[in-house]
Amino acid sequence: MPETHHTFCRICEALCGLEVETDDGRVTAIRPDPRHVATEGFGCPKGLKQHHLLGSPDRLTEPLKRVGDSFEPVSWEQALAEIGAKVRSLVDTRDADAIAMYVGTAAGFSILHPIFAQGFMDGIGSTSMYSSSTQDCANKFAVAREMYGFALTQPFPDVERTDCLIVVGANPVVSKWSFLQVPNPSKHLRAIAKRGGKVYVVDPRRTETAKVATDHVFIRPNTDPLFFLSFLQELIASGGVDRERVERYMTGFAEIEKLVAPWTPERTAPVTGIAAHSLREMVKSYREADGAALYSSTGVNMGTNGSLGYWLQEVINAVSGNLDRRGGSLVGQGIFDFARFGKKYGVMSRRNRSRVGGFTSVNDAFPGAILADEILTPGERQVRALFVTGGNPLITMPNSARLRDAFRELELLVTVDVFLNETASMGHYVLPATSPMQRPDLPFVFPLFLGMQARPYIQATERVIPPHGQQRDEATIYLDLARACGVGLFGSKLAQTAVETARRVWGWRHPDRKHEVPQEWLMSALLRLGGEGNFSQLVGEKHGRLRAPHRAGDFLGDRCVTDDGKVQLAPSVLIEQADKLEADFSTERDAVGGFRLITKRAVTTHNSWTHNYEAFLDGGRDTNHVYMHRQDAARLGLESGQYADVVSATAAVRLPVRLLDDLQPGTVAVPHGWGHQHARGLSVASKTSGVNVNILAADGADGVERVSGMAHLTGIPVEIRPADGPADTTSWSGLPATA
Ligand SMILES: Nc1nc2c(c(=O)[nH]1)N[C@H]1C(S)=C(S)[C@@H](COP(=O)(O)OP(=O)(O)OC[C@H]3O[C@@H](n4cnc5c(=O)[nH]c(N)nc54)[C@H](O)[C@@H]3O)O[C@H]1N2
Ligand SMILES: Nc1nc2c(c(=O)[nH]1)N[C@H]1C(S)=C(S)[C@@H](COP(=O)(O)OP(=O)(O)OC[C@H]3O[C@@H](n4cnc5c(=O)[nH]c(N)nc54)[C@H](O)[C@@H]3O)O[C@H]1N2
Ligand code: SF4
Ligand SMILES: [Mo]
Repeated sequence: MPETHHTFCRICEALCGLEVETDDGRVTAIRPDPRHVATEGFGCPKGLKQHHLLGSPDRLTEPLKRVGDSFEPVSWEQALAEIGAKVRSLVDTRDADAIAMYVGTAAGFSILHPIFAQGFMDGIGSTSMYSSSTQDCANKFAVAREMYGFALTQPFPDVERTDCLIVVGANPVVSKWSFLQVPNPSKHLRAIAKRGGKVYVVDPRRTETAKVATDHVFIRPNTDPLFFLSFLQELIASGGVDRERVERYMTGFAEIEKLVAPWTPERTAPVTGIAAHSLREMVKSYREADGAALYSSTGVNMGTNGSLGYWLQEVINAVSGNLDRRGGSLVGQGIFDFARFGKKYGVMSRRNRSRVGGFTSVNDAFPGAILADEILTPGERQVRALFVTGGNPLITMPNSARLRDAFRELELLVTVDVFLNETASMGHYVLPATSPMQRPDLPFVFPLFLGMQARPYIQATERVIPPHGQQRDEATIYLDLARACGVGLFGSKLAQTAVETARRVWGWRHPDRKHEVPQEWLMSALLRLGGEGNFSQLVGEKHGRLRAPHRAGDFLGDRCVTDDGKVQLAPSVLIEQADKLEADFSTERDAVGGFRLITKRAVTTHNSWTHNYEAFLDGGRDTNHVYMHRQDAARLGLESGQYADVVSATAAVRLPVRLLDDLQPGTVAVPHGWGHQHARGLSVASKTSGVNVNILAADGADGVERVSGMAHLTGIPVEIRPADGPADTTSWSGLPATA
């Protein structure tokens, strides 16, 4: 019977409110919800077509086991029992840390998935956790832990009220914003300009966001920390520091003054490519605005100095008086004080060291870029088994070719996914998960627990369609895996028994869902903790429930959870790390004139997993390209459509050239998330001819940012060579297999 449901999208951070039509357990149409309290009828092609993507015949519907060279369906009982036995034998004969887990982006978009996955790993007693955050944002967590006392204290620009927004290395018009929920970014950015404010975009490409901004400033890739240093130097020199506020709420300013003094705009200009007068004008706009904020994202995070860059940005927002100020940058409030709770109970605050490279964990996770070494290096705690949950590391992590070799050595590789993706294709067991429309949910941790939203609201959704075949939600999968491995969730037999008992009670009331963890009850408990009533009440408010608007002025001196309650402007790990700035400056100066490789996202792609739908590939979108400026192409004798080899210190890939004059000359861009030719379970994507750009990025301890463990995925030095032979579209790199 046809029905209409109200729910919200859980593909990206915009969490758009949706109206969904279903019939006979299938989604038949998706529209944006025009009456949604915050997203107000916004949506994008990926979200509105997700039923085609996720309703594909390729969707996993039963657990699979590798037998010889193929995958065969097995029962849940068999899969769980065999995985459990293998895990127990590895723990007994080796070490709990021999069992690793990689938590991918999709896991973050379900409230219970990461909690249960962590509970499972804690149960086993393993600390070998990895996540996609060392590909996109671990620098922000590492810096916040030092400056604000809690990794998830993440200030964000007050986009609804700011008069000057400076966006560095982010493209919210395409990516829909990160570390902040802003539905309809173009509209919000245009509104700033309309009220007489300024929007600067600092980016090596004149992006879709730059085109709606008031000003675009080109920057040479990987030089953002130098830009921030000069920004801060100029801010201080021009009297833009709110000394009273600094004195009262912050410590370490003297060290900052000393650090930035030599970095005048004139000194950095030849390296960043930002003329001193442009930089001064930007600082002037920032100072004179009635509320201003600097915001940066993956373009800065994925450089070689993501932690230094983000730290300097936060220092600028803080010392200028814009932190915790209306129109400046705000620290949101979720349904409860997560920072205080997290600090008190030590949530995600381990500081253990990795075996390889001695990296300190960030949010309890180690750098993904050392995972191959952790698998390949013999010794105690050597990784022998890997669970991959909602991610596709083989495509998205650095030096994927080496990672592939490492994965071949694993005794057990289990993926929990909606598809048999490239990583799963190498695995031993593939466990079929429900997709967002098939599970009840709350907004994920940033909006719900931290209020990281332009307009605060909460929402709950029932599942819109039931699981098909043997698909199960991840909370249930990890509860049952814990039992199969003979452990309790979070190492607590009591927690395990409590959830299992609740499931039994739930099963009496919902016989059709009796194997499931009572997700709705658990989410009710979370909501009650925050005084927000229960789950079904919130579901009843189908267009979302607005919460109190952000109040600036309640973070500093109150909700900052550092030991002395003050913002730490000069944490010692960052001051020490800053010692390398001079050397890096010289390196960058010497590199001027060479090519740098950057990233580029498209509205119809989402990292590695939205190429399995024909409509998203139409019109020449069935491959990625190397984008270059016409001048650069001409210099190399290349034309649009010709092939070129992109060569880094690690590897080479071969791609067709596309001219893009929005790029700063000297910069080339290659979209990531391609290279599906060997995916076993993606019938559409496996026929595309794109290549995996991440085989160009370095891995290993030397390739990793020291403070946060971030991989280096943008601003990579490369050479471009016109390719003589035709591309081999079946090889991972696009190069003939012998190359
Ligand atoms: N060169 C370069 N590399 C990059 C980036 C870049 O800009 N340039 N960006 C990086 C970024 S920002 C990130 S976050 C990482 C992403 O890294 P990953 O998280 O490893 O990659 P995704 O492609 O997002 O993988 C998501 C997986 O989750 C599955 N999935 C979707 N929905 C569900 C669900 O409901 N449940 C489960 N269990 N699975 C589901 C999908 O099928 C897919 O296999 O990659 C990074 N890599
Ligand atoms: N359509 C779509 N939306 C997505 C995703 C997707 O894959 N596709 N992925 C989602 C995920 S997981 C994330 S984390 C977010 C990421 O969201 P964003 O962080 O906004 O990521 P991008 O859109 O890649 O924007 C990064 C920008 O940095 C620029 N850049 C590259 N190198 C440098 C540099 O060295 N310095 C400076 N200043 N700029 C640089 C690039 O040109 C680009 O414009 O997007 C999310 N939304
Ligand atoms: S922008 Fe698109 S993918 Fe992101 S939440 Fe909205 S509809 Fe979903
Ligand atoms: Mo990401």
